[in-house]
Amino acid sequence: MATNRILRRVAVAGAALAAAGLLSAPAAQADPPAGYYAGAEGKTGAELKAALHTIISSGVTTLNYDDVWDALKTTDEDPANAGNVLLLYSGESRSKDANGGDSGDWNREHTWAKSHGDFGTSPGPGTDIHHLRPTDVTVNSIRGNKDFDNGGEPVDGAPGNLTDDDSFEPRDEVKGDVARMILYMGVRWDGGDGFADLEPNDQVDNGSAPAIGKISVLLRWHEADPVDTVEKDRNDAIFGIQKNRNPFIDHPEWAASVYG
Ligand SMILES: [Ca+2]
Ligand SMILES: [Ca+2]
Ligand SMILES: [Ca+2]
Repeated sequence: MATNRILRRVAVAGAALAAAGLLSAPAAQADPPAGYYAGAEGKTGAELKAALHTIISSGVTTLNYDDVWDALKTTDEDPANAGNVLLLYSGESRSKDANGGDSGDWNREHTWAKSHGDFGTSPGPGTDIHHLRPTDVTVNSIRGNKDFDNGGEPVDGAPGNLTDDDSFEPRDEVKGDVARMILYMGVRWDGGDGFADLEPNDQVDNGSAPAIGKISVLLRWHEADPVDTVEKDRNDAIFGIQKNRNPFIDHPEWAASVYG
């Protein structure tokens, strides 16, 4: 009992220090482990891309589509409310339990639309949680399988997002996040394991081709919305589950070298 009381006092003191900005909460698994990117050192362009592909395809734990629900409840947990996840496009905080297919639920958005390369939801690109995000069911269906580009009309239920017939523009706060997920997918999925070689290109209306655009716009979004703590923490959380990392979150400067 005495020990519990002391621990409680330590916790209260810690909370007070944190509130005063004197103590930051320890991250679960901050930054890549030493040597993770050793194979990429000194490389540029296609050589860098190939090295990164090898690194992020090694030792991966491949989830099945059902596992993704639980994974997202961890990777996308609202830092301010452990009972909720944050929705990608709308930015809303919604109960983890409201996952499903009905209006008002959240579901599993494939940021790299799964029809682009027709990879479905079998274990592989369709269950790669680096690009799977909780989104409102209705907003997810409005985004559909559109490519990414600037412009359009406001999206109902997701302020700041725009869409037109052939493209979707996410709100400013997640433009870079979306870009870095796409950049990751192009490096991670290179035609192995029976799946198409996914590559971003510079057009919209890609249909079922294993491509998504527009890379020129995505690279601008990558610059305009730099990596923040929430995105870094998500990368760390994914590393704990799926055992690979998004190199463009750890090393934003590699985007121009690989895709420039
Ligand atoms: Ca458009
Ligand atoms: Ca962001
Ligand atoms: Ca590729």
